[in-house]
Amino acid sequence: MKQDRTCTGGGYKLRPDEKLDVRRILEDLENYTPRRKGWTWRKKQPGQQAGPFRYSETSEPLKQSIPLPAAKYFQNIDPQADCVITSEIASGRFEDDLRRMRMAAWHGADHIMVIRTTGQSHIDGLLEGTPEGVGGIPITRKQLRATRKALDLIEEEVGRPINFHSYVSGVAGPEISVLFAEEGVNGAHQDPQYNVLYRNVNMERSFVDAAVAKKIMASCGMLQIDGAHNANATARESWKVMPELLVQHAINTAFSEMVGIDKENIALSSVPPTAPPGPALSYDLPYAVCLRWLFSDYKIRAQQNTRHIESDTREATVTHVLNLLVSRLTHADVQSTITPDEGRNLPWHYNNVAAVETAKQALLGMDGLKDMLEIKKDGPIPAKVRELAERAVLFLEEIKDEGYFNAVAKGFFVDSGQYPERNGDGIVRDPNGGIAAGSIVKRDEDYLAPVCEHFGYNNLPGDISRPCDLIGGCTFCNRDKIVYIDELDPEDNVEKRLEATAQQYGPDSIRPEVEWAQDGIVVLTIFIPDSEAIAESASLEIAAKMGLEQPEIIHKRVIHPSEGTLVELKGIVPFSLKRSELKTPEKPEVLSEDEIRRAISEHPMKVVCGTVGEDEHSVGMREIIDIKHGGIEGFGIKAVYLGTSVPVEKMIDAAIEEDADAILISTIISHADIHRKNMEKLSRLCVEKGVRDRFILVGGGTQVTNDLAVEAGLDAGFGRGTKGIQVASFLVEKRKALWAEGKGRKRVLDEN
Ligand code: Z97
Repeated sequence: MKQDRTCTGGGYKLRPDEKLDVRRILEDLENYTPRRKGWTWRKKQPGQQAGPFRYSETSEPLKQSIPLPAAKYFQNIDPQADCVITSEIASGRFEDDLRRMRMAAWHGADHIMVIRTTGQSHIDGLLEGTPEGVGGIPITRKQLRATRKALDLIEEEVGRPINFHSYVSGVAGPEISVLFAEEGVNGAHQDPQYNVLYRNVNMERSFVDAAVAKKIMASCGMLQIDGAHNANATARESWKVMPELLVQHAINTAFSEMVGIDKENIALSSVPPTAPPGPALSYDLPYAVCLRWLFSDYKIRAQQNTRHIESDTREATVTHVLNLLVSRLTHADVQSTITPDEGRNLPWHYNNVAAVETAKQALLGMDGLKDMLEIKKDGPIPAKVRELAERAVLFLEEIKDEGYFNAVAKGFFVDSGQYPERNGDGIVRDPNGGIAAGSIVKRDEDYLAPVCEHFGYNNLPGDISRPCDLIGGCTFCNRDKIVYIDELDPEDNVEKRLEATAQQYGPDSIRPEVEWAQDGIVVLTIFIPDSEAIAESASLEIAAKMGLEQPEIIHKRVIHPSEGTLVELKGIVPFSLKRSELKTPEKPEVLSEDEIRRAISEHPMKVVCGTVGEDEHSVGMREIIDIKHGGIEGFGIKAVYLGTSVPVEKMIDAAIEEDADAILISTIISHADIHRKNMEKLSRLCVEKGVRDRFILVGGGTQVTNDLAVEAGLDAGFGRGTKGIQVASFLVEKRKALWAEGKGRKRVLDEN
């Protein structure tokens, strides 16, 4: 883990060893100004050297981060891929999400998408305060400001800008976009087709609102992402929707550009349409190639396939990785991540991190792929690319003849046929109906909007330099004009929720959590050697007997119809622990493999080992020695193995003869306390022979503990489950300590 500094912001400092304090974020919020507006890309650093490796598709490293688990084999490097990585965060309580965002950022996310609460797009105005959401977060000024403030601190902590994102949809779209611009939201989904098809907002209203919203988004450099992926997620047979995805991208892209968004800030939400057991790449790759070809001027946001995710996190992860392969082969500017638990619950924080790590791992693993492989210029790919483009162009031409509104009215979109085939089951909307129908009125001739960012006709007087001078500044030019409403609901707000949690559990309490802070939820993995039905009942019964409250099965997988079923189950533990009462034993520091190897190569070490007494067991000692399972010889330590049933005297004589640094004895059979007696004997004989200061003495065996060995006069003892690296680390550290005291058997081979 890279940890090197403390971050400041608004007087509050984030420290790696302290939890983010939501109360400090909420303090003086009404005066908080976001540090910047607009989208930020990663700073690419092709040819970057990280540890032993050179990368071609990476960006500037982070200041503080948690690398992939396997990084420990490679000097703990944590290179960052070249594209922005997204994490979708949505617990329902924004205050909990701030901690999730921090965790995701430490693992490499720099695009945080906050999913809106169910139904917010049907609210005809802005929400205020911090009410609790369902399936997402109610987007309000206070919530946005607090989140942006937390992200400002988090981005300083990790050393990379974090893009904050949510959605501009529904009948309050323009108001939401102004709010986003004021509060420093950096990116948003905005696609009028989304409103029409999935929210049944009136068509005219949706496109007029989109024009206004996009103009505002353009004014502050927000990244705009379209909504084509929703067609894939809704389609009955997703692989047939590919021509339509291209059409939806085309409509939103052209509309956005006409309104004034820079190409640089228009991103296509591209989604690989299929998943295994379908031959996914044979569909997804030509689709991706076609999309990149047709839309080469725009940014690609690679949204992962969510259409086929069920409750199996392993399966979801494999589909995700195949999607990442498509991204590496065809390029992505923003790499979205699916949380692998999306199909079974709202994303949990550790699954957010799992998804971000999947993206990081796969992208780094495939670094430089395009320099090694080329997509074939003949064969199925170009043929399919051409076919898809032709279908999409014909689809668009038909819409052009019909007009978009009529095309929707005729059910052209999300039909289960592949264009030009139509099965008559598309989404049908009435151009004169839908939410807010009839709400668009033509602007009067003297219409005047005294604001700086505005779409369409505006009857401004010719002699003013800034439109908002007419009213002493608009909210974009003068933040004092922003009306900050703290809370509207005296019960449903963040203060009350924080208070309730603090009262219920107190600062000293420790409870597990996954959905909300300290919710007490734990997850059990249970294999029942029986049928699915039996396994289900048995698992619930087991959970009840274990005392778990509200047990719920979140995943089942039949391993064999009669031999067994795997069940994952969540439940709540009905107790809290006290942090102050927990005994946390000090963990012995173990040197890294590289540190041990370096110490041994600088000063070679030799040890004499054997099973002592009348004991024929050799496996334990051999596992500590042998390179195969991480034994000490793997670090360069020379081990002279004397075998089993070795007399203790012989161990010492051999050590003197071999000029060894240490003696390692092992006793497995331990009737009549023999392991202790052997250790005492080793120590006593060494003292008698005058060599106690010369050798490091180590005892091992199933009954041995460090305390016991030290009491018996040895330097250390290792019991069951010991790994070679622990012994090697101890030997290196002990030798150093002895040298400092002028003791030990110093070797000087390297000093010549
Ligand atoms: C993604 N998993 O990564 P409402 N506008 C567009 C959208 O796609 C969405 C909304 C608005 C997805 C994100 C689904 N997308 C989740 C173009 C939602 C949200 O507040 O639910 O109406 O709008 O893109």
